Amino acid sequence: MSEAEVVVRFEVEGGVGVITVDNPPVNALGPGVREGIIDAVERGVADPNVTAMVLIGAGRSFIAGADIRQFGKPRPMPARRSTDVLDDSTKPIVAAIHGYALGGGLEHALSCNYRIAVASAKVGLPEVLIGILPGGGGTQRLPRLIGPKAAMDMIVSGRHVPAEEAETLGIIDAIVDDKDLRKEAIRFAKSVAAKRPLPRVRDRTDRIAEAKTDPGMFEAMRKSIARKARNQKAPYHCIACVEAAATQPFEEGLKTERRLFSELENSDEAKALRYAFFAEREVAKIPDAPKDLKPARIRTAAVIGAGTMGGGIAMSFADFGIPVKVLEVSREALDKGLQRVRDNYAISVKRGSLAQAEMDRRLPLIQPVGSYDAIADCDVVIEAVFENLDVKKEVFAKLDATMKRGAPLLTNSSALDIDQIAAVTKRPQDVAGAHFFAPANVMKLLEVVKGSKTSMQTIATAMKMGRDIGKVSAVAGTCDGFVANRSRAPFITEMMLMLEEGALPEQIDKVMVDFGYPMGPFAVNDLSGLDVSYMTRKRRAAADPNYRKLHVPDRLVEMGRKGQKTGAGWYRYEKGDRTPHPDEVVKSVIADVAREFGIEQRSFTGEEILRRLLCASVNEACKILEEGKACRASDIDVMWLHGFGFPRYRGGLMYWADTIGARAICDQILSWHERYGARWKPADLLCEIAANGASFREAKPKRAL
Ligand code: T1G
Repeated sequence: MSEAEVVVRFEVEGGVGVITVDNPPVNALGPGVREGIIDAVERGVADPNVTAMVLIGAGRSFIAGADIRQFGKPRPMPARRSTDVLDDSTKPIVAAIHGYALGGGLEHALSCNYRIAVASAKVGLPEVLIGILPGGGGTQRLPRLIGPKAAMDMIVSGRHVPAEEAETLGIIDAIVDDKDLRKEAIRFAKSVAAKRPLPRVRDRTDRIAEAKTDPGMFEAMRKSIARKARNQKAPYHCIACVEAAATQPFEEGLKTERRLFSELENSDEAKALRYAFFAEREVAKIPDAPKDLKPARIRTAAVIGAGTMGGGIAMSFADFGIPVKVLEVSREALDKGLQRVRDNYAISVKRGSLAQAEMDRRLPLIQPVGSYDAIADCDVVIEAVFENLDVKKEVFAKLDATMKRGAPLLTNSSALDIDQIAAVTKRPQDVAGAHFFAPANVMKLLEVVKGSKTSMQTIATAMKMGRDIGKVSAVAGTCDGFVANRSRAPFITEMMLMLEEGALPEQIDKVMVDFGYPMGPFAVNDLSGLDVSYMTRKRRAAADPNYRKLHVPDRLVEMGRKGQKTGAGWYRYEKGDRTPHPDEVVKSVIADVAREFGIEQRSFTGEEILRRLLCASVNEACKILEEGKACRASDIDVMWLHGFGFPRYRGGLMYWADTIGARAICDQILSWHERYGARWKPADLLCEIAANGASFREAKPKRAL
């Protein structure tokens, strides 16, 4: 049987030729699929018994797009484009959509004469999210179907559009019963079999005419994306293609699309974004997990502590329809916590990012309770109390005595030893970390931290729980700071120490914003509060006489400059305004410290600042892998993308390091080791990668988790 027949089937039923794409798991347009569709259409056109055709996906979805794994590799394409063959059919073809019709999948549907979908289906052209653009005619057909403005919104955002909205826009002709899509599609095909002329999206001229009444829409879109699309080409090429649809004949527009697509396929941003896409799928996989490992289903949750983190965690469950009980010892603390949740939702409603009806649906799911008994039957519990080991031990002893058998007992601690917490329970196998990042209802990263006795079942359940509440779950081993914060700690140290040598907060922030971060690290520190890490530094200085104090931030905190919340930190803030203003006071504190400690002052280039911060973290990431505290280097990249706002189009920390090269990074670290001493001692694994000419992003842990 040829490959085309295996991934695409053609059967005639009641005079309707049914073309079924069957290429698990998501019916990507991999090898043989396009050819199979072409063969099937040609068979249907040639068969006198066939009056109409249906294009449908087997399994859980329509067609999810081109096979991303094939990009950047030579890939044979059929002589004729399958979308053109669909377009040129002399018999009507109905695209029947369930699951997803994305990218090339939607482009194939747009080349059909009709499109129907079940209500739960989603459609989209998400190519921009992997640094390219719809290269199968989508930038030319979609504007003709729904108008250039709506098309540009979909193509430049890459968002998935639910079927109902797609019908309103005009992408979907009818939403049908989801009990038997194939049957509904055959029925629909029969109903249009005799209709002529055949409706072809490419022939439509009514909607595209909107560009004539609003020719400024393209420049307006360019301006509106300027900040988010910094340093990237794909979003702007998408706009150029839609503009071509509005200004060029169809075939010319296709040529423009192909030309701009070819400029992007192997661009640095496309390669990095493809890497990020697959790294996010890898991170969900637990190495060496038993094949039959089945995570428990979380239907109800409990959170201990209604503080900022506890409230945010509770919102994360309610946002996904999971009832969650919030336990606080005092009624006052409970009321205050619930009020903060209500205020957070109200702000989203006011901003227009959340419908009032959604807020009204979510709030009742968050139930305040005052006793441990009230949470005994919950499927999972997450502790989010004060970051103090003794307090946490007390809570876990109560949870151990209260929670039903097998319920994961999770701590939101950001650094404390999971094993010490587990030791106070009789079920250490159920204890793990579930480290959310502030604000917990916004940040997507969830670090699932494995103690030495944590079971794989608990890890798998916590990982799935994270995905079920919209998080990107990543496994970490227990150590100080786990993986994400531990790998970022040297970045923070170096940025503070560079101040003593003559750099300024605003200079460092500009370098990192120009690199692609949404905010500079000092501005972020002003947001989170300079006092948050102050106590940790004091604790470490007391415990370790060799601990290198960070004099500048310590003094700012001692002066009461804690950041935005006190109106001044690294920057000065005008009342009611969050715009950071460089402050002479900070300069003078820096100058005092440099003078008191006799630190030689010098100027820094942007590149040196960037490498000083990131190389410090690359070195730590290699130590983390040496100790087996992360499952793979690309997991660390996923943590940096979703925990720290690392620019996605640069792939991640380890991916960036590979763009510099292991040898160059190792030599740089060796020179800083000579200049600054022990903290810059290169990790053995880093030297090994450099010596072998290997890559950081493919580095494997030296030990199992
Ligand atoms: N190509 C190759 N593999 C893919 C794939 C794709 N397009 N989409 C998913 N997979 C794999 C994925 O790596 C994972 O593999 C498994 O399928 C399940 O995916 C010409 C040029 C469809 C919303 O960008 O957004 O068309 O880990 O875990 O959570 O103009 O997958 O099991 O080995 O994500 O249910 C445009 C990308 C391509 C869609 C399903 N299309 N995919 O989410 O499952 S470019 C996309 C997704 C293009 C044309 C252009 C999601 C999903 P493994 P999953 P999911």
